[in-house]
Formats: sequence, C-alpha cells, structure tokens
Amino acid sequence: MELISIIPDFQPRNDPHLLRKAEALKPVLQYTDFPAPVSCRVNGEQMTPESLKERPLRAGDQAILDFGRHLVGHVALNLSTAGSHQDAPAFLQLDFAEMAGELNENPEDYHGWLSRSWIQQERLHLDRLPAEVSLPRRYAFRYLRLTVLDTSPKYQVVIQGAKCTAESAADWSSVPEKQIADEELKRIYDASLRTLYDCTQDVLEDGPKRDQRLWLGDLRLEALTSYVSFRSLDVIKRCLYLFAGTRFPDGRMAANVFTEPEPAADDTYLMDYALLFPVVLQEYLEETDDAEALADLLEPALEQTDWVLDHWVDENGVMKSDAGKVGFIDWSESLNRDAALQGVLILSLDACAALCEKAGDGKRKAEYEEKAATLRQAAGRAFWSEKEQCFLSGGQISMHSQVWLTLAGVMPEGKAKAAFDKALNLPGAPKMNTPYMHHYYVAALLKAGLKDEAEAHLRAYWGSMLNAGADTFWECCDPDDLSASPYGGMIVNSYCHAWSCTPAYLIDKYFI
Ligand code: RAM
Repeated sequence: MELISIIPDFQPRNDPHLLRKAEALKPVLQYTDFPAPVSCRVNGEQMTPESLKERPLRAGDQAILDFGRHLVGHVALNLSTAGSHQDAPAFLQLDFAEMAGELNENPEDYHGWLSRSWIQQERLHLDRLPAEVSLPRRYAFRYLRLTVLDTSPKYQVVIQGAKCTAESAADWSSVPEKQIADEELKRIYDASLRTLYDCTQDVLEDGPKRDQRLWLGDLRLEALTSYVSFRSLDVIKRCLYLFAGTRFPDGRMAANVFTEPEPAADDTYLMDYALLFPVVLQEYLEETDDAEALADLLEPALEQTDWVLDHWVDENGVMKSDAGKVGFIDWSESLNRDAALQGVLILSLDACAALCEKAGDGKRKAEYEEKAATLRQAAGRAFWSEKEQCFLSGGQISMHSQVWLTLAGVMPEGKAKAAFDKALNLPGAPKMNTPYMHHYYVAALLKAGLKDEAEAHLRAYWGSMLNAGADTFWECCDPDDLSASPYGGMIVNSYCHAWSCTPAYLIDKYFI
C-alpha cells in the first residue's frame, strides 16, 4: 500500500489567527550533552572508549560507536591524526543507525517507495586535523559507524571522542514517580516514555528519523501518553492549532502538516485521521478545560465529522464501500477498511457530541448523539454476521473490523472474545502490522472486559521489540518477521516511532 498523494497546484487554506497562536506555543527545546561512546568496535573488535584513542584508523577501517541509548540530536566528533603530517584530506563516511541491524543493510539495495534520502549518511572531506567536526543535521540514532574511505600512506585518523547534544521539548522532571514492581512492565513502560521523549520536539513528531512530521493519528496516541507522563500540554495544543490552521481548501484536515519553512497542510487526506481530530480535542479538553481552545477549535473539529457524514455515508447510515481508498487504519494491502472506518466515525460523532455539550450547545449535542445511535444500529446490521459470529467487511474477516467496532460500542455483549480469536487465527486474514493497530487491539480487549488478554498482548508484542534489542519502540513490528517493512526495506523504517509509545499510558491507566 503506497501512500503518495500529489494534488497539482494544491494551495492549503490558512487561517492566520490560528497559525499565530500555534507559533506562540512553539516550545523551547531542552539540550542535554551525552559524551560518547559508551562502547565501541573497530573492525569488529570490541574496545573501550579509552583504547579507541590509541587505535589509529587507516583506509578501510571501520569504527562503530555505541552511544548506549537512542538519542535525537546534533553530533560532534573530536578527530586527530597519527603518523606523519596530514598531506591529503581525510575522507570519511558516517552511517547512523537506531538499531544495530540497520548497519548490515546496504543502502544501494533499497529500492522502496520512500525516499532513500531518509537514510542517515554523511561523507566528509576533512582538510585539517585535529578538529572538532560538527555534523550538519539532527540525527536519530544509537550507533554511529565511521568508515575511513581514505587518508594517505603518511597518516591515520584517530577518534579522540564524540558527543551528542540531545534535544527534546519534553521534561523528565514532569513525569510522576511510578512504582512498577513487575520488571517486564517496568522495562516496557520506560522504553515507551523514551520513545515519546525523543518524538516530542517542535511538534509531536511521528518519528525523529522519519518523517519528522506531525501526523494526526500519531498525535492522538502521543497526547494520551503525554497526559500521564511529560504533560507537554502546550505542544499538544500547538499541534491542534496547526491542524486547524492549515487545511484543504474545502476545510478538511490534512493527515499531516509540514512546519518548515512555514506551516503547510500536506495534500494527503486520510479519513480516519481527520475523524480523530474531534477525539484528540475532546481528550485535550478533558485534561485542561481550555476555554480558548474550545472556542477556536470546535467548528474546525465538527467540520471533519460532518464532511465524512455528507460524503461517505449512504442513506442507510453505512460507510460507502470504496471509503477504504481514503482511509488508513493500518499498513495493509489486503485489508477491507469499511467496517473499521465506520467504527472511527462513530467515535468521532461521540466526541462531537461531548464537544457540543462542553460548548453549551444542547441542540447540536443531541443531533450528534442521534447520528451516532443511527450509525451504531446500521453498523450492526451491515457488518455483523450471525453465521460467522463476528464482523465482516466486504465479506472479509479482519481483526481491524472487530477492534474498531468494539471500540465504537457495536460488538454484541459477550461475543468479543470469540470474534477476536476467530480473526486472529483465521489463515489468510489481514495481519495487524503496526503498533498503532496493536494499541487499538489492546484498547478493544480492555473495552470488552478482557483485561488479562490485554495485558498479555501488551507484554508479548512490545516485549518482542525489547527482546530484539530495542531502546525505543518501532514504527512497525511483526514478531514473526522483524525485518518487515511497509516501505520495501527496513533501512528506512523508524525505530523510535510515536504511535508505539502507548504502553506507558496503558500500564498507567489499567495495569498498575
Ligand atoms: C507514515 C508515518 C506516520 C503514519 C503515516 C500514515 O509515513 O510513519 O507515522 O501516521 O505513515
């Protein structure tokens, strides 16, 4: 499933008033220095950071520096020479990796549909050493491989040290003390907060390696987790104002927003992401009671849900059958998305009703409630199969349909467990491919009262990433195939990805 939308001459419709407020909420980043490496290898041989200084590197030599944890920030290398005078530039290649395994991939072999420019690599010519060399970009990484492409017969390169100045808008001192006696849950909790910390930048990014961008679906899960941890309320509010402040000309919200050089809606629309805006706003207001945000963002929020009702729901209250082409739900080629999208729409209607109530608009509150009730009944009629005892979408059984219609309150009483088991074990059924979908699966298990199953799944799924050496949680994870990628190569996968940070939220809310 490729997600590439290019609308010729697309001009976002900007609201300067909302964008000014978004700008005023821009966070001040906190910088922390991490001297490195914590450990290193030269040509495969393990060394201490001290002995690295005694190990001159010749053409062809490779040093892998391990910074000990995932970091997002700027890197400086302290380099000198050994041997005779430096009579030619030092020619170096630097490869950054979030997971050690990425370094085994050859970038030349990547022919997927995302730009290979995301692969974090630099080539440098250094005319004069010793020098402190500041690298040009912000990197997301734990490992840095330095390959000496050439020196000259007269001299070698020596790594005296390296440093990363890490950056984030999140503040560890805001995180409440949590006693988590269970060691496995504690490790999962810690890794999910590290994930959120590294994604909390100028906006809540999806992934600091890639796309470094504000996506609506990711924002919802980051915000939920932030409420129980860093409480980056201004950044969350800024993100809400950005989505409302730059939109499609017809008022729809883009699935993601660029922030540089100026805020600009991307010309990509994803129905389920837009439908989540009222949900994110409603959850933000639950936390803050922010009257300004309610006044500014109520109408943009309601418009998202109204637009879908007007364009994608048939006269029987059912999602039209080709809705999937503008929906995301999960990275999956074979998934029929209609039933899941109906679930998201129902939750969006519930959020609209709650927002209208907050705004004191009883008339519209009642209208949204009535719509939601109609769509729930319609969903039961259109998607529930008595024969199969689960939901079908376009004739297909998937976990995605069971999950979203459970979250929407459509699953018949007492039927969830059997329906989930059926979808999970059916050969050929679409798999859940992302932590985004797995989060909603855990949420649906909880909603259906299956708390033990929810906890077991959280431990197994997120635990599988830790067992594979993760410091932070990933964009996609198939425990049966850790090299799986929706993009045609794991080298562009993001291994610190916003939408997988929710275990801290789930653990905080349900398991401790
Ligand atoms: C990817 C991003 C993001 C996600 C979208 C749909 O490019 O990683 O997290 O929201 O796709």
